[in-house]
Amino acid sequence: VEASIPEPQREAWLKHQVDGFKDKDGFERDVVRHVETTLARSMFNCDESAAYSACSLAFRDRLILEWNRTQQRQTFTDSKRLYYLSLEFLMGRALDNAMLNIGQKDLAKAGLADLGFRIEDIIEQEHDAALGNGGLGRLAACFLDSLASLNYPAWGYGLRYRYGIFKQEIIDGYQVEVPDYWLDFNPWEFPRHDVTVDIQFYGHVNKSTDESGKTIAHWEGGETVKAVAYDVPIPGYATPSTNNLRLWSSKAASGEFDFQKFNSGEYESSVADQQRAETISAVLYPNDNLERGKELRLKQQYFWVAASLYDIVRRFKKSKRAWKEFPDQVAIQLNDTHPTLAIVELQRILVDLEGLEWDEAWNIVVNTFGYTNHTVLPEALEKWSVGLIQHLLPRHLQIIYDINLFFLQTVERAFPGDRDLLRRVSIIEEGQSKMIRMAFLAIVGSHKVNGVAELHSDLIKTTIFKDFVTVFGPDKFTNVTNGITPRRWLHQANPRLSELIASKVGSNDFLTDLTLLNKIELSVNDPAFRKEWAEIKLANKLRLAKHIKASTGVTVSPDALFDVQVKRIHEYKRQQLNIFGVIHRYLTLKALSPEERKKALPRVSIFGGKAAPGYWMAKQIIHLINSVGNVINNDADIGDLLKVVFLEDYNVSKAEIITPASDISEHISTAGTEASGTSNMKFVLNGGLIIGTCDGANIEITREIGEDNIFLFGNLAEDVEDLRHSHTYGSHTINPDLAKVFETIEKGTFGDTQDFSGMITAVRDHGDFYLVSDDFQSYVETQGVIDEAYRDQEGWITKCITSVARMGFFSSDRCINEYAEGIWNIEPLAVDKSDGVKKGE
Ligand code: AZC
Repeated sequence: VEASIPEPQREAWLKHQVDGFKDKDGFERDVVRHVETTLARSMFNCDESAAYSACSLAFRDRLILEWNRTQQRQTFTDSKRLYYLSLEFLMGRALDNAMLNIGQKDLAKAGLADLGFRIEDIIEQEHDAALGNGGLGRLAACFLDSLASLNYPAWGYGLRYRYGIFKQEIIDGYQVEVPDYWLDFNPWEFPRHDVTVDIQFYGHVNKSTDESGKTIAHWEGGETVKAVAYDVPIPGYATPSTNNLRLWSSKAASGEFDFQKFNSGEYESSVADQQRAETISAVLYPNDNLERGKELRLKQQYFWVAASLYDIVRRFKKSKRAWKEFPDQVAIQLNDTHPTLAIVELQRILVDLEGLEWDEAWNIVVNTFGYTNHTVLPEALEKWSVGLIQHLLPRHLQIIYDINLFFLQTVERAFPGDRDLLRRVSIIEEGQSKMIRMAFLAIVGSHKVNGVAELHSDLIKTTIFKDFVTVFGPDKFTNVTNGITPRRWLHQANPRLSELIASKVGSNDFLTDLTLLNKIELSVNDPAFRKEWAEIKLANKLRLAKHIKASTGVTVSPDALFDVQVKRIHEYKRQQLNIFGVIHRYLTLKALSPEERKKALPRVSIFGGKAAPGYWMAKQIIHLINSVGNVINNDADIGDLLKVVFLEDYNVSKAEIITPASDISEHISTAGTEASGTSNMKFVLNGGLIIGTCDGANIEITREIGEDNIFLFGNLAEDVEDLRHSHTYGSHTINPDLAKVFETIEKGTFGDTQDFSGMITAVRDHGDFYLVSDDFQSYVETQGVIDEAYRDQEGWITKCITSVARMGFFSSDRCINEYAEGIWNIEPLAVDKSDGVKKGE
């Protein structure tokens, strides 16, 4: 690194090299300095928000120094890098994570105390970075943590939305969406006003011929928007490696509004261009597992993909290597199909701008990209109309047609005469309006395609991508089961449990090698260990009970079984099955004599999650949950035996409070619909058990922790199709207990019946696509089994400890290592851990 400084200046530079704070004193000095200079405040008006800002800036200073060193190391070793392209990064808060990963939380705690602040209050000041919808975005965030912690040379690329996912308020039982402006003061980003890329849209294509007779395409005209880079440092745990997340923000290409128009009095139109440009990165689309084909969304995709590729190619070109070495230096992973245009853009760069032959370029492209599929739900599979692409990206449309032509020619050669196969695998879907099937384009343009859990990876091979297995053979398709970072989801969210585990493992090493958790199984019968385990769970439940009281006004007993379902609201995730089950429990309790009732096991049903603003049914589900809670929570017959709460605005920070406090969490999707799920892993890792269907990663969790430690129910994926068929063509009878639940709702027990009729008719009259009725009995019975298991507290604790001990597989570190070896072909960089000042805490 030193060698990078020219000899004559080296001494001066080295002499003045800055370093982050080294001790408590240094930390306090940095905080005070930032309060007084960066924030221009003083001791007398330094409130918690200013203290948060100054503390974050002190940590940011350290991160950026490590970031610099990491980038230099990567440049000098010139090793292959991974670029993770994701339209969503659901990061949550950064300060707590940075303090823990750098290993300075204790120091900061003491320093802040000296300055008059409680660290918990300071951490609470931070606004979540909520640039994602749900599982897909949070997975990307866990991956960044693992990539940095494992010292992989890797960058994330995304969009810097001015508004992340909306803030959810519950008003009179209904969801209300409020914009979430989070950028007022964001100490974690570095604007790079010198790193910009001009992005072109619209226009037309001209062709010319060069001396050799080769045709060259020129994309001309249209409009240009400027992409500005904002860098977010990503600290690894217990390592100096600090990676980069680069988020692009859109600006008018001129940078200014039109002064001529302004001077001539056209005030409004003078700023219109500027506003139109800035709209591109203004807001995250709030749909989870749903695509709506909006032009602005396509603009976002191309804007982000083109800026990122320009950056990647610019970096590669500096190395002066031959183009054919590109895939040896660059791996690009497509997080779902959202960045699929990157395949087309790279081909365009290589052919139109760099003059490579089509085949040579295409080889490079395919060897560079990998594609991860996250869903088999048809409504989530992206398709863009040919007309829209033609309008916005005329040259890209031509390239897509050529990619498709050459692909179909190879298929035709291998399967001569199979016209229907050609039709089925074509990237262009023929029909009323022609559509581009983005998943097909991603498959054709990548060297590996992976699903996110075993069942899901099998399903994509046998259903949606079946024909591509025929065409390419099975080796192109692989599985990488999802994982979660134990740093945030155990160490940060549940510090006492993490500490207890460390006392048994002998060190914090399980945070970097999660398989070491298995050592705690030796202590499963140790009374002191079990006692502390139970105390920690109770303390976590108390904390959540306080949060519930503060946010809903409902008092819940921490002695009750906490039953949690928090995730995006979706029919396939079946929150309706849960709430119907709650109503059934309520009816059962009501039917008991007061004497018998006393013997029932108290439960708190906790729900949380956002509904996409345009998803009517999901909003009705939220309304029903709140309406049911309203009745049950105020029913004197029931008291503490059953409480139902809906926690508003579920997000990463709330998950950090909720996850450690659950006894049972629900992962009850219709079999075959949830690709993996990742909160299932988080709950088990925090000593909660789960009720679930044989779906997604539930299956592998069962394999790891053992069937005795999980409550499975319901029909299997292989039976779903027949059941659906029988609903439509056979006689469809509703489970009698569920019918009673429907009667109760329709009687008006929970208020307005009109509102809830859609949820009922979906099951009763419209074919019950999600098999709510088919699984109802099995679900209710299994909830009964859970009640009995929970009464045996000793048996329960044994299950919890055993499960945690066996969760090592689900670290995102394992997952990233699998990608690195099987798909990206990248190696970690050697780092001298004493070189930096970082040590995990
Ligand atoms: C989600 C899947 O629904 C979830 O099962 C999985 O755990 C997660 O991705 C991470 O792989 N998918 C999405 O959020 N969205 C889309 C478009 O698939």
